[in-house]
Amino acid sequence: MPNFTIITLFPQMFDSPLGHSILKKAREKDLIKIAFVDPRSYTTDRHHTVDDTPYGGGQGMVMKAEPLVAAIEEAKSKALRARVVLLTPQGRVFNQETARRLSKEQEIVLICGRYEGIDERVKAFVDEEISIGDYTLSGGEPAAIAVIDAVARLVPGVLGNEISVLDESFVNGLLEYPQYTRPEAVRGMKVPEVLLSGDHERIRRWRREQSLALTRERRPDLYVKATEGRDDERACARTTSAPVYVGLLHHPVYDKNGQVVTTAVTNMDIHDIARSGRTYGLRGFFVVTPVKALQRLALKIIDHWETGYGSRYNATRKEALALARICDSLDDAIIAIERETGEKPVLVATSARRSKKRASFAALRDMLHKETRPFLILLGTGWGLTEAILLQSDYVLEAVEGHGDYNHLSVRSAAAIILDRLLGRR
Ligand code: JD8
Repeated sequence: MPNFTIITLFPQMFDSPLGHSILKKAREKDLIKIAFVDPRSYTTDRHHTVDDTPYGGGQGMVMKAEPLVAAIEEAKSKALRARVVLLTPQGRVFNQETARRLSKEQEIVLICGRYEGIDERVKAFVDEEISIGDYTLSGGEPAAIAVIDAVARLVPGVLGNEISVLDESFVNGLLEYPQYTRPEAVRGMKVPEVLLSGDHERIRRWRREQSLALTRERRPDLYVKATEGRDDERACARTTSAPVYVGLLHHPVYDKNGQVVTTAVTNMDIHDIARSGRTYGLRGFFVVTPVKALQRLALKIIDHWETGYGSRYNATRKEALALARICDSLDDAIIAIERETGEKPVLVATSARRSKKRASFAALRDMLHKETRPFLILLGTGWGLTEAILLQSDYVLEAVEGHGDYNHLSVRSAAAIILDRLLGRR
């Protein structure tokens, strides 16, 4: 539908971009038409001068008004009702909505400046100014190519597969979900299991979640716009794709002499970690202790808030404590998660000691947003998780560090920091 007339001193710059692939085919099928007008042809002096020094001084040259205005008039003479667009860093930033609007125009004239820009008076002949983004180009030509490409894709018939345009990034206001093609493994990296499942509803949901999570993470501006008034979508994307659990181990842990011991369950740890866990969207919080008397104590703490007097006294605390469960051993927590999610959790230990399996907060955060396997983050009480637990774990999370050598965070403080770094809003 749209015919483009490009006003440029360098029409050859367009040969390759407009002469390949989608745009080449679109032109061959006459779905878009492209013409050129060279302002140099509208110069009247012997040297065909198109630029001159700026009034008021300063470096560089400015494109003269008269050849450009004559070129615009020439372009408009071939078509009534042409939309005249100037590519300039001062323009409104181009986006999919602008592309959509332009794709409905009959005639579009694109003015490409060079040098330090154009004589301001040319703007009297311009309908709108567009920039393709906040970076400096040497001229308007690359911007014109971007605009033509984005607009042409929206012209019916230009894309072989009509629906592909509906599925795309920005068309629904979100970033594209991750794509994979054969083979199933590349350098040890597998295709997410869900994409091989053949379960189209599950695949659709997974893609939607990936799109939302990625957009939320990378482009909060787009995310807010795309999910406006859709609390369900926001809630679903607020959590990770992977179900995340925390295990607070009271055994086996070290004491200050490096002996393996069992520590006491504390009221404050259970409360505070449960509330942090609820805040950051944990699926569950396991209090691990083999000591029956301590299990009963933990249960009493949880029950008081879940069903006892406390549940009426403080409903929000009840909501948090509902995450807490008590178990005998790490293995029991693993079995419980496997029962709940259908998969064994990826074990992530936390420790101040060094380890070859170190994962940074950023790397783990990324995994939690990409993976669908459950993750169990292990926190040690006392003087920390034992070597045996680190060996059993898949990753050892980067240590939480302050400045200097004083490092004595309580486990519940460390838990809050870790949860925020892995699951907090960014
Ligand atoms: C037109 C001349 C270069 C502009 C000095 C050297 C668009 N998103 C965009 N970035 N840059 C442009 C653009 C740059 C242009 C011209 C468009 C004409 N230049 C000049 C002023 C500062 N440089 C653009 N659309």
